[in-house]
Amino acid sequence: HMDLKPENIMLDRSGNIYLIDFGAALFAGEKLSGYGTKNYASKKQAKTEERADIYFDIYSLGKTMESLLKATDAVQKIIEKCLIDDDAKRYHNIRQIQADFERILRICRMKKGFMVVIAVFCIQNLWNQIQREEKREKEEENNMKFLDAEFVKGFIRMANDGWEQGWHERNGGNLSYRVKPEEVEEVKENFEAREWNPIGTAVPNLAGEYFLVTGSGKYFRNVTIKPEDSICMIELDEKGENYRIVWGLVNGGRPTSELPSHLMNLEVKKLQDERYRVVYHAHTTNVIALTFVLPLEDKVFTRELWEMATECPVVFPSGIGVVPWMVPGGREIAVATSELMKKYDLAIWAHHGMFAAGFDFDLTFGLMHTAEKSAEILVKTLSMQPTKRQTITPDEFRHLAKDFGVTLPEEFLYEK
Ligand code: 2HA
Ligand code: ZN
Repeated sequence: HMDLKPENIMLDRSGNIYLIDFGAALFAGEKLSGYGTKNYASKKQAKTEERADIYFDIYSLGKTMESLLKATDAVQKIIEKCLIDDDAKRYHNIRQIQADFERILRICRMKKGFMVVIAVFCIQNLWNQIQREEKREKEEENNMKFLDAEFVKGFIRMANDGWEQGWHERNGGNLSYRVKPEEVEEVKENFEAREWNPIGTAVPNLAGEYFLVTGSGKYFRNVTIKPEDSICMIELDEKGENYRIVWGLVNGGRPTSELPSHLMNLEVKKLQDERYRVVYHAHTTNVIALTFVLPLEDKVFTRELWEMATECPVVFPSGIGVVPWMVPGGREIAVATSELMKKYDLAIWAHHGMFAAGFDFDLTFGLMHTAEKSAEILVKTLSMQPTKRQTITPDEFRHLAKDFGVTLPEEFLYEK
């Protein structure tokens, strides 16, 4: 209202009360345009850079009530005036007293009016509070139901496993999961779709699908304690060019900055085998260290990592690709990575980290973990002495491949 005062509360003959003069009224948030009325407006109301809110009205309401309270003292004053010794100062006739009483009556009626205004304010505030509470409860319930789904639990657990490995300093790393149609059905009643945004690339083969992804700038460290703020579920449009958030990131935000890489990798992998669902990017310490000392070649990294842990060739028989250093977060690095994903399940980003793709959370985490563990052994070995005294030979790898029923490409079994 912005100008509450006794003069703006009117009574009709039947005793109905009206709040009048909305000439100065503003919507909350609008810039102040006037000063209100002296003695009723707060000092802040004189500052034109301020924006309107309820506190201006509450202040003026207080001042109005204060003046009305003073008015009840007026009855006492009438009595006192009747009792003054000096005739000259006493009321001169009954009509004068009647006039004073009528004035007080008017003020009393206004007071009643004010009780109504106050009640309306209180009820409105309570109502808003109840609605906010109900909304919060509903959101919490929705979040709980969503977070109860097995695939969501698996996603959260994997993110936390990565954090515990030390691969996700600050907001480093990201994770995505291509959600199965039956899993979408399980949680879709909790969706609240937001606006469409461009992905930054096109993934037509993923059109209309849903993905669970970590949020841009969010910390893996927080995923278990505030998942609804750290991750989100997105839906892609019918062209695979835009996404919209349907759940999560309750405090705002966008999906991972590496969304183009995640989606392009998931598309490549899906076309290879429908069972691929997880893409994981981590800042794996030892693999990163090796990108400063080994040639940035697929065949060198594949062979070196295979040699450092006997199970490596079984876990990633197709090998590991290397993307030279590139600016992260865009389409260019996404194209380079997805190109390697046509051949491998693992891609190293020089001086940055690694990408892994797999059918489920266990396999994908296991893949990242195995490669990084192998890199750690190599870092330790190279730290002890620059050359290996003995290692696994190409023929021994061929033997291993036969027994374990895997095919190891000959290009990686070169003589050194
Ligand atoms: O900060 O890891 O590659 C997230 C990243 C970017
Ligand atoms: Zn990164």
